[in-house]
Amino acid sequence: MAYETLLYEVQEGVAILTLNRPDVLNAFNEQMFQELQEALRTVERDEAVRVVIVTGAGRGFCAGQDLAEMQARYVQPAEAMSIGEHLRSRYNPLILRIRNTEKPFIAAINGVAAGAGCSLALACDLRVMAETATFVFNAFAKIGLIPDSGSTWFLPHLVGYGRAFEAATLIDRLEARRALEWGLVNAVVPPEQVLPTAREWAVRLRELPGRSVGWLKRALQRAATFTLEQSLEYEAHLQEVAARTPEHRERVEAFLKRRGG
Ligand code: T3D
Repeated sequence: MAYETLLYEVQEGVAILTLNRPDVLNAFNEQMFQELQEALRTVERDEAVRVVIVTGAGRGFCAGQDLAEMQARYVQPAEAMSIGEHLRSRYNPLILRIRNTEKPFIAAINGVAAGAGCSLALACDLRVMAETATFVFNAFAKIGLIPDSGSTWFLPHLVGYGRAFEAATLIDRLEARRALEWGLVNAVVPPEQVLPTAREWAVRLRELPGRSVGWLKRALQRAATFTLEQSLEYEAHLQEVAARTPEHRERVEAFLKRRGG
C-alpha cells in the first residue's frame, strides 16, 4: 500500500517507519492513523521484519494530536466521535499494538516530541534521542487535557511519581540530557547519529533469535503487574517453550564448538 503520511521501508529485516507530516512536526491526523494501523499490521504479519524503527521526517519526531483536526471535531454535531472514543479507537490500539507485537521497536527521536508523540516514543522498547531534541509532556496540561496514550502509565513507571508529575506540569522542554539522566531514553547522540545508532541497535537485535526476543519483551512487560512468584512461574513457562526451539539448541552447540567442546 502506498502511504502519504508515512514512509515505510524494509531493509534486511529492519522496517523503518517515518512519520511524514513535517510541516506540522508529524502531528497525528486521521489519515496517519489509518496508515499507521495498516503499516503496523504489515509489520506484525511480515516474517521478514525482525525489528522496527519509528522516527519523524524533518525537524520533529511527533507533535501529538493535530490540533486543527481536534478543533474541527468540536464544531461537528453532537453525535460526532467523543474524545474518549477517539482515544479508544485510534491512540490506544496504536500503543497496544507496539507493546504487544513480539518484535522490538526502537524510537529514533530526531526532534521534538509533544503530547501523544511522547507516548509513542515511550511505548517503544528502546529510545535513542538527538541531543537537540526535547520532550514536551506538559503539552497536554497546557491545553487543559491530561496525559494520554499511555503517558500516565509509562512516565511514573520509568521515572517515578515526582518526576512524572513535574514533567507533566512544570517542564516546558525536557531536554535530551535530562531525559537520559532520568532513564527516559537509552542514549543521546548528535542529530546525525540518531538513525545510524537506531540501525546499529536494530542489526544487533536482528542477530538474536527473534522468538526469544519477542518472548522476553512479553515477560518484561508482564512484570509490571506481576508478583515475583508470578514472574518466576511465567519465566519457567516461557523457558520451556524457548528451550524447545532449534535456535536455542543450535546456539548452545555453536558455543560449545567454539570452545572445542
Ligand atoms: O483523541 C484525541 O484527539 C486526544 C488526544 C490527544 C493527544 C495529544 O497529543 S494532545 C497534545 C497535542 N499537541 C500539542 O499540544 C503540541 C502543540 N505544539 C507545540 O506545543 C509546539 O509546536 C512544539 C512544542 C511541539 C514545537 O514548538 P516549535 O516552536 O518548535 O514549533 P512550532 O512553530 O510551534 O510548530 C511548527 C509548525 O507545526 C507550526 O505550523 P506553522 O506555523 O509553521 O504553519 C505549528 O502550528 C505546527 N504544529 C505543531 N504542533 C502541532 C502543529 N499543528 C497541528 N497540531 C499540532 N499538534
